[in-house]
Amino acid sequence: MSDIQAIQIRLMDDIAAAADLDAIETLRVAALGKAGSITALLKTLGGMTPDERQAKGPEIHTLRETVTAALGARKAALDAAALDIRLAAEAIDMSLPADPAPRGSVHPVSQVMDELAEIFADMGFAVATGPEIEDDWRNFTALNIPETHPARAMHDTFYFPSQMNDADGRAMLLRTHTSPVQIRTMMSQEPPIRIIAPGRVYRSDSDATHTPMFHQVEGLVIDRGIHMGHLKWTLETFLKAYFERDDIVLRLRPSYFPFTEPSAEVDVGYAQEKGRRIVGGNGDDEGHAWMELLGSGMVNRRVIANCGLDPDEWQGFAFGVGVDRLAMLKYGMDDLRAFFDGDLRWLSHYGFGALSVPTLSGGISA
Ligand code: 2NL
Repeated sequence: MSDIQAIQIRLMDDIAAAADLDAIETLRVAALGKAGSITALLKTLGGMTPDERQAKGPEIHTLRETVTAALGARKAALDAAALDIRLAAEAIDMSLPADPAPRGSVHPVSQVMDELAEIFADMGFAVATGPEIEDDWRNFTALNIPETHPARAMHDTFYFPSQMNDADGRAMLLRTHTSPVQIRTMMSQEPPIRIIAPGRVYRSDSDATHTPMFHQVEGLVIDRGIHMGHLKWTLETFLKAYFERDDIVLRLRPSYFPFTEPSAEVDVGYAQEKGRRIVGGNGDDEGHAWMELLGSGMVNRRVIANCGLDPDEWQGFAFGVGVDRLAMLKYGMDDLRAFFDGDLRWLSHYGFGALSVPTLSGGISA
């Protein structure tokens, strides 16, 4: 074996054993660098006789080309292996489910208010709103509630201190019903009027079935020739759409409110099923009973006059109902206080998706 063959065998073994790019570079410098072993061999060609050069020259050049090629091939293999390792480490598993994005829900009270707006819009009612801080004239006096009425007593109404009376000396309070919204509407708009007024109301009352803040919706129609037939049809149509049943039976009982005359308490027939009240059916039928649901009546002519309208020309009906109770009856909650605790478990159980917008065509609660 010649010297050159021995050098080639050793270099090829070293290249095959090179574990990384640094080792390849060290071998390249040792063989082909300025002071490299193959470079030294090439330098010996100059001092040879023409015959010697003829004999050794091709061997040395072949050695240089073989080693250069082997270094390049080994470097490419190590590069490829390093890339494989990096790709494996940086791989994204596309089959993993995405992190769940936290999503809120629509509170049942908001959902029911949207349902009510949709149902009444179909009957030509607009939604009216107003301030929660009111004066005692709009909350009581205009509604024919005398100074001596129990609803005015301190234990029912949250009053602000008398230093906060308005410019006309009226006492300020948290509205106890949304009626002042209807008073504002009657005083600022020409009849005919068809509105519902949903919103927060406040009474100094707190137990299992009463919270100091709750939600009410009132309805008001003012037009010529309005009578109790319009009232009953409107409530029947509303409740059939809301409870999504045709067998809603109403019972109107004579009652008293200062702001309506005559006044009627509206009961709805229901059945008790698995400890739950299911609205529907005649309350006098087997397995059924009546439940008081709404207050209503023909707007007292003194209220119409208080708002600057002529009660001989304009008549109307009005009603009021608790939104929280409507929600409980339809969606099956049994504790009113949980409505306002803000417990995320309750909210995600009873809440609605932001896109489940109530429409009459799609089923009101779908
Ligand atoms: C109930 C009863 C009712 C009204 C509210 C009303 C409003 C005006 C004029 C006349 Cl501006 N009436 N609202 C009428 C009857 C009953 O609510 O039980 N509420 C919880």
